Amino acid sequence: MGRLLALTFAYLAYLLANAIASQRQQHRVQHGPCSYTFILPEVENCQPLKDFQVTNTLQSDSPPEVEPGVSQSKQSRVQDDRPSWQQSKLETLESAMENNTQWLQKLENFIQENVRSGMEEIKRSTVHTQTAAMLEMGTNLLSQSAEQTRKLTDVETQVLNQTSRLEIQLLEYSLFTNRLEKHILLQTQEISRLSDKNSFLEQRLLALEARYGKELQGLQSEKQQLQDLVERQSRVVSQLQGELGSSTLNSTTLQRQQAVLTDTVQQLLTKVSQCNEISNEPKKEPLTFRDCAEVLRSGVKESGQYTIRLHNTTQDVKVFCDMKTRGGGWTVLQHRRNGSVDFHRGWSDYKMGFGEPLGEHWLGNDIIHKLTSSREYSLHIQLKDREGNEAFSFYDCFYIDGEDKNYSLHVEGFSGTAGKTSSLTHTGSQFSTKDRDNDRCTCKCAQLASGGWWFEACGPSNLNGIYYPASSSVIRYNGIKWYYWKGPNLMAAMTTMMVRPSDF
Ligand SMILES: [Ca+2]
Repeated sequence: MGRLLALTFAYLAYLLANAIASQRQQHRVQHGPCSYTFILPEVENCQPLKDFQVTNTLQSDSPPEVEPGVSQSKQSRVQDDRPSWQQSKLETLESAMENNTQWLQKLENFIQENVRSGMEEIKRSTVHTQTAAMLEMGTNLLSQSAEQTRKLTDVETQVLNQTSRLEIQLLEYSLFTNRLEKHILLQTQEISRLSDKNSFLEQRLLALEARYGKELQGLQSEKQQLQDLVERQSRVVSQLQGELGSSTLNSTTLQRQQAVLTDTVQQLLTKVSQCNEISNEPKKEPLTFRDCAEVLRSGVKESGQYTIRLHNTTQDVKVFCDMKTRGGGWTVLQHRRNGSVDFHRGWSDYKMGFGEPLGEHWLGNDIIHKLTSSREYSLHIQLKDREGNEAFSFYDCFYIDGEDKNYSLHVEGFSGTAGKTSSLTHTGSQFSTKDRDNDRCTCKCAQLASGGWWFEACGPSNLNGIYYPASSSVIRYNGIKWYYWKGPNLMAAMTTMMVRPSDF
């Protein structure tokens, strides 16, 4: 403010000096909203004196002092020469200057008052503006603070709600955990109780295993002993059978020798007759017979051993021909009458045949197959028990397959007196021996029932079982069997299986 005032005064002094130095009468000063116009006194036509000097002693009323050195005489002459208009002019000028000076003082005062009041006004308005700005800022700050406070309150409320929910959930979890712990505790107790029970049962099981294991071992050893005993007894029985067979073999041998002698005699007689015929008749081709029916047709009426040639082969086979039974012409496949021949044999023996046609024998599966497949044959089975009772079973059609089909059985048209039902197994049954199991039993029928036969499982018949010499009440499973005539135990005195052409 002081600087502003100083500047104002300096400017005024400058204006004053210019006003004095120049001829201008007016000057305008703009200060803020106010403008000031200065009208200076008129000094034109005022020709200063040559010796007029402007001094600071403008308001002085006294005349200028006399310079030293100027003589008193000179002064008195000047005073005498001074015109009166100059004095009046000077006085006018002095009074104008005095007025101007006063006016300037008033102006200065006025300006000072105006400036002061303006400054105060400015100061007040500035203060007012600043206060208003401060108030507005304060209001803004308050409103912002209130807004922030409200937001903070909302956030706090949300946090409190969230915290409450979390606390509730925590409480629920805590309760749930407690329940689970109780449940787990109960389950643990139950498991412990079951474990105790299990260990007790295991101990009991071990004790029982130990006890029954000993008993089982004892039973197994007893079973083994019994098996050994059975085997020993079977061997003894076989030995006895062998001895029996050998004892009966002697008589059989005699009979066979007799039969051979008879055969030889017959052959000699035949040769003699042939020699006679040769001497009397032209030579003929040697006769061959495909079976005993043809032998019979050739005129031979006596039962006995003959040689036949299988159809379409060069194989000669010795067979026994039955020329008596039901018209004769039967080719015998199997014959038993005394147990002199062992029928408990393997596959190859049954394949090739064994025994002699004049005694007990099996003709052989290959020969039976070739014979019965060459034309249609009927099968006759003749049986006789120990009491001399005879019976037969008859089949209109009979043949067996080759070895590739295990000599499967084919029979049709059953009739006869040895049971109302056929004791032969049905068509399709395969042949089994002790070393070739083709039956339909999980066991091995040929080993249990002995011999070779068309076992089923194991079937109602077996004419190749063991020949027991004497009648007995003991049921022998491995004996000769024709179930639907004599039940499981035949005790046969004789069996014969023989074939003849169906159209005989
Ligand atoms: Ca079997």
